[in-house]
Amino acid sequence: MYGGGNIFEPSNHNDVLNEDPVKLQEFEARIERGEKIEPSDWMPKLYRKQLIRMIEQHAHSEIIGALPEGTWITRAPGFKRKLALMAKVQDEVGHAQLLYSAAETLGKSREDMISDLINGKSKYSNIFNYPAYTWADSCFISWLVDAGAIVNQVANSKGSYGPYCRALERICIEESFHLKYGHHCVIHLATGTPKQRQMMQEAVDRWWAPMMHFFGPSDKISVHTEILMKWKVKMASNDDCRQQFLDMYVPKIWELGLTVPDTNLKKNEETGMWEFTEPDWEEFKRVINGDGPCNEERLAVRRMAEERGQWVRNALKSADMKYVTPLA
Ligand code: BYC
Repeated sequence: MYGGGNIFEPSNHNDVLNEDPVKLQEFEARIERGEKIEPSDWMPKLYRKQLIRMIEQHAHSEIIGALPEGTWITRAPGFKRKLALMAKVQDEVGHAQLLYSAAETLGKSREDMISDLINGKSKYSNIFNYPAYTWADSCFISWLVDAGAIVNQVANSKGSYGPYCRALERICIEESFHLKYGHHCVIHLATGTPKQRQMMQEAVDRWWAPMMHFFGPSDKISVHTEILMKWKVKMASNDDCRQQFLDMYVPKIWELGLTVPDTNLKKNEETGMWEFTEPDWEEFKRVINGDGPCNEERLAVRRMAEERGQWVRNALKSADMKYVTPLA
């Protein structure tokens, strides 16, 4: 079954039943052969709708994700860290631009996407609704949130929709620099003074639960995974990505002498799977639906940016195009 029967609202997958069966079969055969679907190709309405939803949410996550780290630019410890963090934050905003462009190829305008974001209609990643109290919080984001994002994006860059895959490929290359920067920052704190180590440990303690939520609800209750995996938009399930993240990063966290705030976390050597305390999906649901510690603040900043940038957009719209010299 596509969706239904859990704490998340199921979306209407009946759309697929109304498609031309021959076209649907050809479309699915192309996906099966590993071909890329391009914007002008025929696609089921549900494929278009799901892609817009997912790419738009991803774009919003990048632009909102720039905020908790962005507030640390002025307070980054030292000139080199300041430069690197500034470049990283600029990259994240650039990722949003790439992703908004990819979503636009499916027929939703950027204005509508931004309007849905600032009016609270669209979702964005849960994790950016938590506060970055200390420099160590910013280091956690740069290393481990980026690491989680890479796990998801590397998988999905091999997916079926051409514009999204090409955007993801470029994003992953930039994210791999962020990961190195973030790891370096965390190593510095974890191997520093007792105060620095404590600050880093407290950041891990604060961010662990939102990090487990970041990969989405477990496969048992995920609404969209089945159809998205069938159509190769998602190339790994939420649980696959969470397991891969734990496998790659928990040993690195332990190596630094840091601990993870889950006494049940351990790798089952027989199954090769990580076991952990079931994340609190009610908290996750509250946060993604607008009731997290920073949701209001994050959207207020985006609203302010939108209002303050309005004159630029007005000026561009009313610019007399005869003054623009065409390229030869
Ligand atoms: N946060 O059926 P499910 C970055 C929603 S930014 C919020 O499993 P799906 C960075 C989901 O939308 C990169 N909402 O959904 C930036 C659905 O609600 P709706 C962030 C979530 O789509 C700056 C409902 O829960 N990465 O790294 O199959 C600085 C049911 O879920 C979340 C991406 O955006 C969540 N975590 O799978 C530093 C990746 N999870 O829409 C770093 C792109 C689930 O029905 N997105 N929901 O109302 C995806 O890969 C997939 O959409 C997800 C969820 C794996 C997130």
